[in-house]
Amino acid sequence: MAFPKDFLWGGAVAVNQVEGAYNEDGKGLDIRDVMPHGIKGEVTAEPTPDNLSLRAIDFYHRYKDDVKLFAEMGFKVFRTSIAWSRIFPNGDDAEPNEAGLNFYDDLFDELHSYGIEPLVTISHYETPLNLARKYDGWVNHALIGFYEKFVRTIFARYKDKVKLWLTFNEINSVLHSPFMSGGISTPKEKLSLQDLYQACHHELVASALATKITHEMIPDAKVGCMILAMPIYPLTPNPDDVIKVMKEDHFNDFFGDVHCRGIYPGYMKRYFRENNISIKFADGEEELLKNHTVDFVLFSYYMSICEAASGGVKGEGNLLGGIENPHLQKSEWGWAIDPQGLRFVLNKFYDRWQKPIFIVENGLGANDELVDDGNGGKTVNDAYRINYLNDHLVQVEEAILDGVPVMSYTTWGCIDCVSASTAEIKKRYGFIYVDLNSDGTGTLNRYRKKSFNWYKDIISSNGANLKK
Ligand code: BGP
Repeated sequence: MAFPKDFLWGGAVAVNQVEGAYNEDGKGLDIRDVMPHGIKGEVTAEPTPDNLSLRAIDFYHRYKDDVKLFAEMGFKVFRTSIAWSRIFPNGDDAEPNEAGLNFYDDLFDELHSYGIEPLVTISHYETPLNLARKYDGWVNHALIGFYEKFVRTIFARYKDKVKLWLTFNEINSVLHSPFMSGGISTPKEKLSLQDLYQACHHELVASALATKITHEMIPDAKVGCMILAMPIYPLTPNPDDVIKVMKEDHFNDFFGDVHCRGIYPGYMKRYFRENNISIKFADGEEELLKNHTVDFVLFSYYMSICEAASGGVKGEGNLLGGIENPHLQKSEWGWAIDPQGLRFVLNKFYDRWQKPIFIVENGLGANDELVDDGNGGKTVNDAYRINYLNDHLVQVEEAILDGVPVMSYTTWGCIDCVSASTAEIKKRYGFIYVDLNSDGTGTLNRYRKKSFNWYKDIISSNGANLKK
């Protein structure tokens, strides 16, 4: 059997997509609270009632029941984030909010009571709104200091409870969604390349700093960088298309290259030179990047895309889109379904960085229908989700056989949650159905889908029951 015996099976969420309770117990506003329609919609001045994230699935009050369901599936690991604005409501506060710190103490205790290891994203698209409005988010060097304070606070508090950390969710997505990913309030069309790449630099420095602090404050913990992985294939064998793919890949790979090698790669220096971008390094930042590379690489994987020098038909995509691949089927949201792309990216990342790898997001967003289960209860017959996950896990197994040290697999949105890109609830990923409707109505009751028992079986057989 390919999966190692201590393989970390589990699921993933980000708290802004599940918690709700957006203004309870001293939490400040974060950027999600003013994005009622996701990345393509407007940013509102204040939270508005049509914003599903404000209540989300009420994980804040129901986490004990949800963790119990995760345990029933046999989760070994649960990936979550910590809402920065629960700990520092404005991001630049002098003192942390004790009620916010208590909440995560309780959540981590609950997970440990079932033997589930927390894997924590320090920043997952939940920059405090004040940092976005007052400082323009990560464009401003001051964010490094606020992030450092947040990191030191949560490390001091949770050092005995959390041993797996990741610094920024999908750090490369700031190039595509500067507000959601980087809290950058300047509209994308007005944001200069200089400011955009300076913001990337600030996040990279903050990430290296968090790595340094992890190793100093929690020597038995490990920390990694997290990349939005989307393999790009040349649309044709024309060398022009291959070179186009190489160049597009650079915009994503550079984040992993800096995190794993500690230096800006030559291709990026060339891009900066040719576009009059001059990254300002503050004193000590070069050494910080060099000396504090990550322990492992984590990534999300949903789909692949194509590129061609002469362009082509653009498809939908997970923040980054590309040219449609004529060989692949698509999800209801137009995302290409490509299990082999997962094997491809696992091999590529390991060949390139030689670090252990965690797959921290993968899954199918679909419309689910709640039906009678024949025993007086309700369920969802989500054979489509089972097939999707099975086929991707078969490719994970292939990559392990290829020699890639894959440590973990956490499906995205293991319980239905509010979508990041579109802020809707009807795009569901979970093993657990949540009774919440697009207009915000619903009991919020939880129901096990068919995939719930399927995943339980895959975990308990350590992958042996996958269908090849
Ligand atoms: C990733 C994000 C997640 C998540 C997922 C699915 O980019 O890290 O937060 O939501 O994509 O995307 P969506 O919710 O838009 O379907």
